[in-house]
Amino acid sequence: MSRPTVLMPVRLHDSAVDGCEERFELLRLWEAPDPDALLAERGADVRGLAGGAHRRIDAALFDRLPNLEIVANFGVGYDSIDVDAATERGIVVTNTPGVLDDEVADTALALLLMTVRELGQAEQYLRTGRWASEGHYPLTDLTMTGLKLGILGLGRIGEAIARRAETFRMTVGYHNRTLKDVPYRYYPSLLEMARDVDTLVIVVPGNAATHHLVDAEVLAALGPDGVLVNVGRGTVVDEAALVDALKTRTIRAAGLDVFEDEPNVPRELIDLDNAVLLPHVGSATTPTRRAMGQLLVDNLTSWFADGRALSPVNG
Ligand code: A2R
Repeated sequence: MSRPTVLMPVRLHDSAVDGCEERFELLRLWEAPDPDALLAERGADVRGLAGGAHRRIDAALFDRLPNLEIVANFGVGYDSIDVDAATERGIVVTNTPGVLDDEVADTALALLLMTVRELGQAEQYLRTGRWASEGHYPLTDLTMTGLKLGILGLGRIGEAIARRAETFRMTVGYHNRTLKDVPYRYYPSLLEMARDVDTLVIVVPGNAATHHLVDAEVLAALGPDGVLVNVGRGTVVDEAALVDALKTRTIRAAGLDVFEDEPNVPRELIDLDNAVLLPHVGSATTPTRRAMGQLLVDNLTSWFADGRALSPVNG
């Protein structure tokens, strides 16, 4: 039997590329001299699509792939895929949940430590010679131990963050749409949680329902000693309102791994000394990216073997 044909629009991690090469006929669209011609010539052969790296996958692409059965996404967040358009056409969409929880949770705690203890600024202080010339770096007002932490999105990653927060003797609360059977305080209202906590960590998916969920009102509720950390999606925060809140010290500081228009980070944010900024490295280690690539390939393999996706997001 011939091997199923899988299209990869942009180059993903080697584990995904090599795994697909091994098992399927892989169409490497990013290398095609004329991608449009490749789609015209081979589009009807494509049964699987390996997506990710924020490449938009929508109805316009599906129209060119009439026999597409499955879209396997590299990443747990699948906001770059039009899942409704896929579902309408009977196309299964999968993601890579679970295998990156610890990595992203570590990143969230690192951002929290960096913002609360001003570690990035303190390092710059040393590197620019100020320790030697001016003396000790000023004391920070906040300390990690015992902080009140509110998690927006207590899912797989959120729970991994909560477990870590417990070792810092933090009090953990969360806001989801639904109450969970966990030993943390549930806030049915995000605004109420923001008023009550010291730090708000965002780890909800990016979609229409979460767009700008954290706006000027939520930031004002977080207050002048409040710290915001975002490892979910940039679109969850009204970035202009955040810049304003940081400038006016409506909140104390923010630690961000995700942005509204990646990789473009507003100059105003870069210039602020109370923002710690990372280039979306939440899951960016070789072991975790390998595990994500493996799960992507396993989803495709399982689907073509017996019509069963391992981690579908649409049924
Ligand atoms: O709302 P629920 O009960 O379905 O809880 C989910 C929560 N969530 C929301 N909370 C408030 N308002 C919303 N509109 C809303 N939509 C979803 O976010 C759930 O507890 C959590 C997501 O958890 P998981 O589905 O387990 O996702 P995971 O693997 O933790 O990743 C979260 C996101 C990814 O979608 C990427 O954007 C990023 O982290 O890496």
